Amino acid sequence: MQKNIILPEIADNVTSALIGSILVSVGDQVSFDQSIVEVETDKATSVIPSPYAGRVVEILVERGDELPIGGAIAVIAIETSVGEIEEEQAQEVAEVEPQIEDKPIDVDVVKRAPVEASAPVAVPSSEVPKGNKVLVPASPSVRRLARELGVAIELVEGTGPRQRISTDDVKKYAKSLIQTGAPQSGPMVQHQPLPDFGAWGEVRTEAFNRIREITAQSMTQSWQTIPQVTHFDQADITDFEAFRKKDALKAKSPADKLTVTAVLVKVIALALQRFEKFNASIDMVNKQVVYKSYYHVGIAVDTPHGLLVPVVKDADQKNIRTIGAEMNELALKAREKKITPAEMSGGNFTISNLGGLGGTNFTPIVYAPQVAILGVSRARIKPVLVDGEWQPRLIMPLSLSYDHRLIDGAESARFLRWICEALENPLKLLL
Ligand code: CAO
Repeated sequence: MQKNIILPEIADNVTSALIGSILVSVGDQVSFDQSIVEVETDKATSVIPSPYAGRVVEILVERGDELPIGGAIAVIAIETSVGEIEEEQAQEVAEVEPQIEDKPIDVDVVKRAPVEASAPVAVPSSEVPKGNKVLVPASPSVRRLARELGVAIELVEGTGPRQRISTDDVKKYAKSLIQTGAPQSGPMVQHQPLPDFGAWGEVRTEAFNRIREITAQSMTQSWQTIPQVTHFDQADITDFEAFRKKDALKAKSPADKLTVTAVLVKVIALALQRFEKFNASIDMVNKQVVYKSYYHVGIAVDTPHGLLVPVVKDADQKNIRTIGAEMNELALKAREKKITPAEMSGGNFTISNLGGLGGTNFTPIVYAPQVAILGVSRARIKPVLVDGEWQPRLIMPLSLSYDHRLIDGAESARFLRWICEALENPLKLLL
């Protein structure tokens, strides 16, 4: 039997997507959930998996095509022995196009000349997104349920294949909001209407983009559900900065330079190994703490379209130069809107370094379900009394916001002091 693989609903209000790399060829044998094609929307790049196992009979799109949701991507001759999960999956996808036929349906494809600047990112199959925070994999009925319950589907953790969100996931998330007394995001949050600012002068309105919408929701949720405290300290980075500057002279390209943030990522990963609570999440529903044995560090990146937080995975196992190169690549991808949801998921702790821009101190907001975030402000030369003598030293202000339900004040002071001492005396890291 032949089936069309159609473009499923990708996210709310997304009506079409641009076809990127096509990852299969006619005649290929594909397995259930194998990546078929990359697609790009104005929000992010995603990979569409096959809802069936079978042989590709025809590919109906080309790179650069704009395909409406529900449009056919390819025709597949499916195996009769599709498993239970495949059937379930196929049914979910079929909901997008109820009149799905056994032969190709006509596709309203808008042909576009390939434009390099907006070309979708080539994601090697080894890096195929598994998590999805911006473009969420969920069937229309699941989305409908989330809308009805007033749940922001982007915040729901999917437990299905490729983190697909099921009705149970949505119900569980909604239940947890009720049990923890968290404010429901999305439509159930009661916002007061604004006054008519036009009465006092000229105004201009601009609709939220998706990043702003998600940021607004997650910040509100974090602020309203996490009793957070910010603890301040400062590190004397005179010696570390002298080393960094000297090392920069040897760098073959700007990308090889050690950056402040890359060093911080490494120091944080090692600190998280020693202070396991800071690498944990608090589960109020089941009244337990989830300790993680991996050390993934998120970095707040300022982009023209809003704040994005790519994640350096397993930072404890990487050297600082590798972290720096990876971080530069992730920050570039984030700024060019080429970052994938998988590259932004799984973080245990976040660093927000505003030092390149200025400021003396700030209080970052914990990025739930993480329990702490480090704010870094601009290092400045300050007079410091060393062995009874005033010396000009380079001092970097650090602020640690933490979830006070899990972390006590003394623990935060010890954690941040350890970080300061590691920056002041890197030998400490070897001990
Ligand atoms: N103190 C003093 N100087 C600092 C510094 C600090 N804390 N952090 C960076 N700098 C310096 C760098 O050394 C660099 O100078 P040189 O070229 O002489 O080396 C310059 O400032 C620019 O650095 P950068 O910001 O590009 O540094 P980075 O690579 O370490 O940081 C990144 C990368 C992604 C963290 C940064 O580009 C960025 O986006 N920061 C903003 C994060 C943000 O928006 N946070 C707020 C989130 S909450 O709304």
